[in-house]
Amino acid sequence: MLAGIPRFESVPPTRKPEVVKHTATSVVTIERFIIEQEKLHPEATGELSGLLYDLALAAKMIANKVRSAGLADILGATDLENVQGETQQKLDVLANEIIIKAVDHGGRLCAMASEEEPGIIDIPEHFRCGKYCLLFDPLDGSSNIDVNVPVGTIFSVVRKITRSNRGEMEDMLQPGRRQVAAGYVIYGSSTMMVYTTGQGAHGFTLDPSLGEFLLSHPNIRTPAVGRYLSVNDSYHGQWEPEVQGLMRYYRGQEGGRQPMSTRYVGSLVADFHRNLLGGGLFAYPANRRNKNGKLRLLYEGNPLAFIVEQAGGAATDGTQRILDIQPTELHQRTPLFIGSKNDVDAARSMLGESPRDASARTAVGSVGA
Ligand code: FDP
Repeated sequence: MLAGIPRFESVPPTRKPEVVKHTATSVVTIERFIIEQEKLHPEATGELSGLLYDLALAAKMIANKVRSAGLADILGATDLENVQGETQQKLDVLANEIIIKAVDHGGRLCAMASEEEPGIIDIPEHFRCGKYCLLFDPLDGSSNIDVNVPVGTIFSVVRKITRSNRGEMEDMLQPGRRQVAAGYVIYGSSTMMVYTTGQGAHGFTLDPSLGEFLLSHPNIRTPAVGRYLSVNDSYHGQWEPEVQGLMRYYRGQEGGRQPMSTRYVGSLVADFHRNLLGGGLFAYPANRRNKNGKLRLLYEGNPLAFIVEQAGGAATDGTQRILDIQPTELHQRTPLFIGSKNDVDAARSMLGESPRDASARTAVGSVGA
């Protein structure tokens, strides 16, 4: 921490959050909900609320493009690659531009970073800079776009900690526990936005007739024990023996756990969302080819970890809580075990101990269902 600069952990609310509810004649728009939440913080300036509206607008614009993807010429790959060497889909590029343009001029941000861009995205000179940094994955799961599988947008907001006007790398590389807001949008059978500002995780469904996100899932709580296991099993032979053992545990083959049912869409937001609501564990472990797994800490791990913890779940890389990892680079990858608390605890218990320690394995039977 820099001398004289306070740590920006999520501030406990001054009073218990009141979740505004729908009645037959009164709907709760995301705008109204954000205002209600803002009132819980007398010190709030409205900048974070403004940023969240802008993101909700970007989500609606992206949803619109995703819906018409088969009709307009926006399906398929570009001839570009992103910083991780992955082919960019046309919708990846479009979603990236939509988000940047929706938020760059509001005076709320000092810098941005996107999974699709190599470095920090500066706020244009002619716009005022604000006190927040936005990190986002514009369209996660994009290899699924062409086959009509749900995709998503994921975002994370941290406060600027340096004294410079524009955001610097140090501002972006903050551990996830310093996030002030995080959320995702799932473009599925309906479009939903789920976000947290540290006062619970709340879900909003886009009403296409009104063009508004309406509160549909207040105070989401995820079950402590999961029903579903989401993992790409084709990497089994490349996992460390401890990870293979953990998967046997989840499947009920060792340790006495009720077997989990496999559900893997291969689109992180879709897998995460199902598990958040129904209970489950998503795992993308390290493997022999990808020593740190595949998923990105700042654009995927941190925001989803913040949300899942707010819903009563947990997230680990196997050795430490995701939100405690100190990032060292923008596009850092991390192994990820995220979801129902008891199932994440099992991963901690089996992976956090010495790999050769046989007692690590016997400890697992006491964790979970
Ligand atoms: P994608 O490459 O399609 O963007 O974050 C990347 C991601 O999808 C996740 O959404 C998904 O969970 C994962 O990769 C799938 O990777 P595998 O194909 O290796 O299972």
